[in-house]
Amino acid sequence: MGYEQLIVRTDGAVTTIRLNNPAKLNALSSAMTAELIKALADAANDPAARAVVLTGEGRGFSVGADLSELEEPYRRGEPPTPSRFLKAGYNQLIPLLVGMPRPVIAAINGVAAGAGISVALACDYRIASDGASFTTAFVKIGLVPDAGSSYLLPRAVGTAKALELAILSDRVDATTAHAIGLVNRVVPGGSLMDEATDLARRLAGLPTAAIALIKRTFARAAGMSLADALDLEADAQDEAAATHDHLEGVLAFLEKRQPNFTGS
Ligand code: T3D
Repeated sequence: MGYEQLIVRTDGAVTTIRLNNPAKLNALSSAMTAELIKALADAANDPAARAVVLTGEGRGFSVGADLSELEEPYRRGEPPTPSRFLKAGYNQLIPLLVGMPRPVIAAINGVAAGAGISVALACDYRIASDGASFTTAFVKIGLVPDAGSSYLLPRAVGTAKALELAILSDRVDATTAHAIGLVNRVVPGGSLMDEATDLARRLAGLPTAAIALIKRTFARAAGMSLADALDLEADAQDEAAATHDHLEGVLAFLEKRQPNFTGS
């Protein structure tokens, strides 16, 4: 499918999705959100796609909701109903990202704001360019964090820091973002995509089915008692042990050779 606000490229087992509305710093219009949902669903259903990189074109990663879409209805005096927009858009997109049965890397090339931060948080790894910056932004327009930020941000940086980021909404640079745990790594802007692609290739060579199970188990265990988490792990281990890659990993170890994981 051709996209209007995304550039999607596949190179071997790595799919790169680039948000592509640089004039608006890749604000998440309804159209871009729908396209992103489609591109991620396609990658999730393609067994050949074993890692995904999500990035932005130009100097922005994404600045969250496209506020220009609100102009007409607000000037007409229409009562706002963001919940409708959220349920049709981000509330589909964020679970899809979190639940992707593939590792997803956010290559944060520039400013991330509002739901743009939420999207980055829903990815499994965040590599930021040294020129990237972050502002939760919601409060600056009298809104609350959405697109999963109320759940994902405290889990990434702790409740106290998350509240500070959400309420004051100061713009933090990449070094600070790394220090507080908002991103995994900071790299020079010029090498961001090389670093992200190298990591994606490495991840694509790992046992993809086990990675999907790790993601699922962590997500579910977060709300469980230890006893329930132990049961969950035991069931997940049965699933993992039934894969080709488990057998291959054990045989490769015993035969003192490198494993050839297929993702199945
Ligand atoms: O009802 C609902 O939709 C609820 C959903 C809410 C989800 C949310 O994400 S709410 C938060 C929405 N995002 C924001 O409020 C961020 C707004 N943007 C900014 O505060 C600043 O742009 C930044 C601090 C992020 C970056 O500043 P700077 O100085 O680097 O760039 P800039 O000059 O402000 O922006 C460059 C262009 O992008 C500019 O367009 P122009 O003037 O060159 O034609 C600007 O209008 C446009 N832009 C930036 N953010 C958005 C946007 N256009 C549409 N929507 C945006 N969010």
